[in-house]
Amino acid sequence: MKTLEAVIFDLDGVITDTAEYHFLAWQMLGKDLHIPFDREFNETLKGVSRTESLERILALGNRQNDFTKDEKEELAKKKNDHYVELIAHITNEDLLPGIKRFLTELKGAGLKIGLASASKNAFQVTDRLGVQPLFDHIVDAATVAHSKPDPEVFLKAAKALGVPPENCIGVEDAQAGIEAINSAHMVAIGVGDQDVLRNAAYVVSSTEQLNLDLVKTIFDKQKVKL
Ligand code: B16
Ligand code: MG
Repeated sequence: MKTLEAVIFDLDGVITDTAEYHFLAWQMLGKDLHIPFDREFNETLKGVSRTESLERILALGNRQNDFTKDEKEELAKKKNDHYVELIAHITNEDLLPGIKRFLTELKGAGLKIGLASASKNAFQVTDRLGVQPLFDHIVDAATVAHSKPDPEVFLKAAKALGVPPENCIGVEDAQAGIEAINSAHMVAIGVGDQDVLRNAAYVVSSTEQLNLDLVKTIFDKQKVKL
């Protein structure tokens, strides 16, 4: 019998709007490299690791063979330096609407809470947001070998929480993240655009809409389908 025991969150674009800062930081690097890109292309970078994102941007500009491994590392560092500057002033006011209430509600109901972010800055960001103590486990992205859409990061979170994947809900703003949750055999809830996140079991347009009753209902409906 499947029972909802844990909710595993993505960070950027779900807990806080750092997805926008990643976009701005990559755009700055793209400008230096003369590889302009728009928000539509940026959708393909969401949830994807720093190294893989750089490869995708270089491929977009047909420049994937223009740099050595060391030079690529330097470019990725440059993007991260831009990003770290942008997140330096984050406070608890940068939590997305309703997130603090939702996390507290889940905790009050005895559900486990995990974080499955691809970001190596996740500890710093959750610390600045003041929500780190609400998470029972935060996966260290440095220990994850395969980027989303691979399910590894979600499976690691479930394992650390001691919950079978089929008793977990995953919450994501990225196409790659929804694929990762589905491949992990968890129930996927998307935050964003229904057309972009069409493989999710349910999509909310704002984090404000997330609440315990809703996620329980989605989980129970999905349980019947699976
Ligand atoms: P970093 P998430 C992901 O975080 C972002 O969506 C993605 O844009 C970023 O490239 C990736 O983290 C790596 O982040 O450069 O900070 O290690 O959405 O999985 O929480
Ligand atoms: Mg995200």
